[in-house]
Amino acid sequence: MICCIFGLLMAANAQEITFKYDFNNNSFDGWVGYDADGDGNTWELHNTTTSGGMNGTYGLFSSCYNAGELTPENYLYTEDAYLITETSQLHFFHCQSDIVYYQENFGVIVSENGINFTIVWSKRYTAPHTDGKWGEEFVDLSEYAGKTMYIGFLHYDCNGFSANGIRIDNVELLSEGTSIAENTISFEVYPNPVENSLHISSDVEIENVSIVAMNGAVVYEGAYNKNGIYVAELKAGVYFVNIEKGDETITRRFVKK
Ligand SMILES: [Ca+2]
Ligand SMILES: [Ca+2]
Repeated sequence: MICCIFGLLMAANAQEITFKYDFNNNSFDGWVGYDADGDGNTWELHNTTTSGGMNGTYGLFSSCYNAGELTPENYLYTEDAYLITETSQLHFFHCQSDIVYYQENFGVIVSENGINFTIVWSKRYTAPHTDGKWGEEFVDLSEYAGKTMYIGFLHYDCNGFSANGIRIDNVELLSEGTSIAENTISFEVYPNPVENSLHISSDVEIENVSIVAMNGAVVYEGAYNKNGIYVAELKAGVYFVNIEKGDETITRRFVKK
């Protein structure tokens, strides 16, 4: 019994998604770009195998080369400011666009006023990611807890002599105890992380359930029964469970071991 109570508490305290962008609709909705170096090259949305997002989808791309070497200082940040908590993390994936010219440098930026940005984290590639592999980051934003911040990326301090462009995809702000939408349905998934069978606890009867992978692929869709959803064959990683009740859709995040 102690085990079960603990399990439910863990689920209740899981990180929730404040925002999530996979850019698969080829849209910058919710984001603002700024070409600080003024060369006319800034963040774009690409879906090619070399400069696109994960698994052939659209993703963010900022170039170091365009018919000549560039020295980018390209900003991209959220249109809205978000409340940061002690548990807030920016989660995203990144990859170079060229395996030879790979020496990208980029950072995560935050700002209280949307004008003056601070680099809270940065990365300089010392090796390229191999084919099909992307780097994954969870950047801790707890230093700004209690503040409302614009959040984004800066591609800077690198050039077209040794770099070609940086790709970023599947960007989400995670914060414990906050969620995208106000909703009236209590809904948790457990265990989390899960190995074989994913269960849902809710105070209402659940109709349809879907499970979506980080790349946007729907890996399960159907009715929910009390035996749980068989997830043993899913690849290890982060997934989202959506339940529908009337015209509400509610999302929870879980990790497959
Ligand atoms: Ca994408
Ligand atoms: Ca530029």
